[in-house]
Amino acid sequence: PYFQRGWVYFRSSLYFISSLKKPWQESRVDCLQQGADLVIINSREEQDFIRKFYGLIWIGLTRRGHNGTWRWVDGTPLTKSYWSPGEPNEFEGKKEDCVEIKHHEMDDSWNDIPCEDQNFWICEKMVAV
Ligand code: 2F8
Ligand code: CA
Repeated sequence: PYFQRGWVYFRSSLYFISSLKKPWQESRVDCLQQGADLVIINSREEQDFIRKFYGLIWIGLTRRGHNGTWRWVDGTPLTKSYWSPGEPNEFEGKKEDCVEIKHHEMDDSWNDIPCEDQNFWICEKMVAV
């Protein structure tokens, strides 16, 4: 592996955990400016690793601009998902098109919420091997 200040290494990727809160799109722009993107969760191991960071955290999953279908920021469709019980639910008819990690203590912890809400975020970049 290799190391970079402010980034955490896990299974061939580096992860950056924000100390600010921003809306989903602005969080994504921060990642892109750092040569990364919002985190894409591909396995139970990665889900467990990510959810253990305390706080409400944006992940790189949205249905905004995709006719209501969930897409990862790299354009791939959602195959494995880790929704909290009852989610996604567009709570009280609100448009909830972006996804946060909500319960760090629960295996399944994703929640759909409005993209304009402010959360922490996690960026991911693959490490060239
Ligand atoms: O109970 C689940 C529900 O909790 C909140 O609404 C009260 C969430 N909304 C926000 O955090 C804005 C819902 O997305 C969530 O489904
Ligand atoms: Ca919800």
